[in-house]
Amino acid sequence: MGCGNKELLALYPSPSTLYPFFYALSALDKIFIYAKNMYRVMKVIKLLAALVLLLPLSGGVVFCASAHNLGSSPPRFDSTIMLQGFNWSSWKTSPWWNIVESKAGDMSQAGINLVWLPPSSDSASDEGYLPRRLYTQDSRYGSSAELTSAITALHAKGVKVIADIVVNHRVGTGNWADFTDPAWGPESVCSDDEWAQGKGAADTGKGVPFARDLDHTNAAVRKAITAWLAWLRASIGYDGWRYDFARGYGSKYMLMYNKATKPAFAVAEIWDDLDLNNTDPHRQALTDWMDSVGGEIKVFDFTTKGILQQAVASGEYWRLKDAGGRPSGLIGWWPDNAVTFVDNHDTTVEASSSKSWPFPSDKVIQGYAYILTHPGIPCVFWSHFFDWGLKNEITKLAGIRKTLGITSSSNVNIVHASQDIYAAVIDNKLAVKLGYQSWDPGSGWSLSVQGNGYKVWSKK
Ligand SMILES: [Ca+2]
Repeated sequence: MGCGNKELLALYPSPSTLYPFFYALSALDKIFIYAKNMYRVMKVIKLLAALVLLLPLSGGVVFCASAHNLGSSPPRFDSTIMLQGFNWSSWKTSPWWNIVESKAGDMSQAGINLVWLPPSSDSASDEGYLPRRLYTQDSRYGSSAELTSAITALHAKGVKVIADIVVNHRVGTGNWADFTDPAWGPESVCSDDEWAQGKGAADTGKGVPFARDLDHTNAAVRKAITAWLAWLRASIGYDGWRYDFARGYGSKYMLMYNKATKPAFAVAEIWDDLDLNNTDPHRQALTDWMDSVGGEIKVFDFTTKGILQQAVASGEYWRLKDAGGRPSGLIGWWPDNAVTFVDNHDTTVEASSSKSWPFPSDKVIQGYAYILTHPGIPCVFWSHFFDWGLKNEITKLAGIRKTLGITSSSNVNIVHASQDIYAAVIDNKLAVKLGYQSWDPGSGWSLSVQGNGYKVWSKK
């Protein structure tokens, strides 16, 4: 499967694995030693045999060192630009779906062609993350009719729409677990849930203390979830999924939902703790998880988010280059499957204080100058785009990405990554600098856009 660091090492043969091969060749030599003509033939056979052995090895190494880097699937050259279509407080502006609909033109103008909406099912919490009646699409964000109208308007502008799928857990309609719409019994709840009356199997992932953890090993539960997802696609018009709290249940069950519903785009939320002094285990865990689903589901690049915000906060741009000279986030290893972002509904200060992990507010535009010029699939946050006065600047950066054809698989050549300056050339046609030190890519380039702490050039 996809090769992370461990797999990369495995591609190099140890000398001992080659000994039997050479012994075999040596034995064959003895058999043909007296036949001069055949000796020449053997030289050719040996050469061919060596090529057969070495080609896949060198091919593997070359593959892993290529622009596509370390994923198991071929590069997709995906030019998607995504928008998170809400923040933690969006439900207060009701109906939110009408706001989203009214902004479809702005999104399309910026080249945004995919929007992630908040959970749209009836929920016990305003923000939607305590789903109650799944098929009831009237919520604090608006009515079902307003939701489908917004999706229709987005589709008309060429913008696909993904739903926020919360299936790790669910709450009862009147009490802890009296599930209705659809009706499920106690066998749908994990045996180790705090409700203590769940008749299902033990949780296959992490549990949450504020709702009932669902038993995904139960075929009836999986069938019901799959039917609901299919209905969201067919009747509400969603194109794909953002899976909430992917650490909450086994990835093999998510893969079953994904295979059964064939979303146009699927990304999972895996938010592990990041040690800034040792960041590779973080992206290795994301890589391992994606390997477990055969690369079919993308993940948010929390590694890049954490490293990037620390880098711009303190001018520690050396953090943006790894030991192999690649970007140090997930985009350095598996960019096609990395959804990069600056902030989301959880990380901004307006969300709960325990999850708050905000990008430095005066450096947010530097964050966009990075993710909109680099590989991966950039996801713009609603608040930054519509509420922070950054719409025009983000639109310009997104425009350069589109004009120059920068994609999820673009190649990064890091020119500088040191204290106070980062500079890189992408696909040999875009140059970007972060920080306040002076640098330019030289002649043959024209400055395309600049702002607080960044510059971007295009090759003439
Ligand atoms: Ca769980």
